[in-house]
Amino acid sequence: MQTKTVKVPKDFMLGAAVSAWQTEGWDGKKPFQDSYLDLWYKNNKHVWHNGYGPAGATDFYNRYKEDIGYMKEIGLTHFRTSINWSRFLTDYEEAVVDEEYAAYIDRMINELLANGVEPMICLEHYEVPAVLFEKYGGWGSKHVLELFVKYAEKVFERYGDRVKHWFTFNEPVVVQTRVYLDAIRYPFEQNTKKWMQWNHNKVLATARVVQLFRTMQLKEKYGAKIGVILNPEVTYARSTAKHDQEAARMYDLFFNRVFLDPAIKGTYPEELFTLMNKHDITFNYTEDELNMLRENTVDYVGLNLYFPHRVKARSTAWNENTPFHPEFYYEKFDLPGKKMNPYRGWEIYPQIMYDMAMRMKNEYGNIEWFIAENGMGVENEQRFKDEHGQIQDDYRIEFIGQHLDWLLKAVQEGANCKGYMLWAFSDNVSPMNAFKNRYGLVEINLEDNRNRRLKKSAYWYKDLIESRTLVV
Ligand code: BGP
Repeated sequence: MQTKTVKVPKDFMLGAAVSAWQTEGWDGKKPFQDSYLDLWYKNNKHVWHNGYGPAGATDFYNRYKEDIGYMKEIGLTHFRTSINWSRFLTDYEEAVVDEEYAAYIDRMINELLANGVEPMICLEHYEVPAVLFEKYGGWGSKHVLELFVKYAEKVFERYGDRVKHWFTFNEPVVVQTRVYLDAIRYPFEQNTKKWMQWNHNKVLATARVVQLFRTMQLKEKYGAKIGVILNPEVTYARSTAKHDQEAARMYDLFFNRVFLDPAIKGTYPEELFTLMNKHDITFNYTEDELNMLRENTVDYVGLNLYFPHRVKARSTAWNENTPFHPEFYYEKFDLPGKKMNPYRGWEIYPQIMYDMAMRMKNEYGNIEWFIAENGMGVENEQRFKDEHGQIQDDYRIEFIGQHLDWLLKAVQEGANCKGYMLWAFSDNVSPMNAFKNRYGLVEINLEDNRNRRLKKSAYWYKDLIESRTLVV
């Protein structure tokens, strides 16, 4: 088989990601307050995998030193995680810090820095406090937005002097899409208008926190940057026919541009307002809020890219008696012969990296960005252990290699992409299916005291980072 080698630019960040809720677990002594994800689990028992859920997670809370040791061994330049808002404060209204949890975050950040790994911290990776969801309707409420800004201020006060990479949200579209658009998660309420309101409130919250960040002068004082992590689904139309192209354009407008445009350009697409009015789903907003967006765009963005999204024009008319859903404008399209990840069910199409990179260059003023997540989930990965007990994940090596290859091609062609964070550093709890799909460079052996072991891909990634040469 022919191989090629590609040089990785010197300062290109090569790291890995997880999130707080997906790894921390419980201290064992101290009952933390729930986040919305805990509600999600308590009310959707079927998503637990063999009884394993977030309660123990990967026990990162207690084992972060051991894990950071592995990060150092692999040579990760950056480690991306979140602070769990629901745990960080004991009182959300007054922003009273939980000193025990805050001290853990402090130790964890210091340990990363001491080991030469730069922390990247996200303020919310789906971890909106459960009580704020129950009491105010979560992100549907502007009061919750105010509480988020107070929370952000406390976090910046504590760690702003050491963390250079900050993000408001991870994939801000996801929770409300499952909860209000598709009504497949607690409290199972279809309500497209609420979905739009959550979208807007999160967009606005990013601008508000960017404003706070600038007022606190974290860039001037410490060289820090602030952004948001989005999951634009690279959308392909079935054909070049006008009606299919239009379907893809509408999908992109409702799910991608609604976040990309205000974060980077400071405005929503004009057409969004026309469509919201037409379908009676206009979010509640003021002119002051729109000005806030204009004046507080992000420094950079992280993009989570896993698979392509394929759509076609509707073959049947939308049933007008059902509530409006963006699917009014498109249907999902199943590409015949597409390459599938046989172990997870997602399509594999590495060219998404290049296509998205070129879009950032051509449509978004070449703003600085990086891949904040990309990776391959595999069910029942134990079956790939060799006789010495190490997981031989050649499929993951191939997956990462091909995606990086397309990404680096875009970089050579002038895309302003600054790095790649693999999902995930270690196996972890998925909000969708607990520990069923494994993504890690590091195996978490649930049957054996959550012991860690580097998979074959970890050594491959280590070589890549050391040599700065990709061999595919
Ligand atoms: C992303 C999330 C991550 C992670 C990943 C893998 O969308 O930001 O938190 O879970 O997807 O997906 P899954 O866990 O559903 O396989």
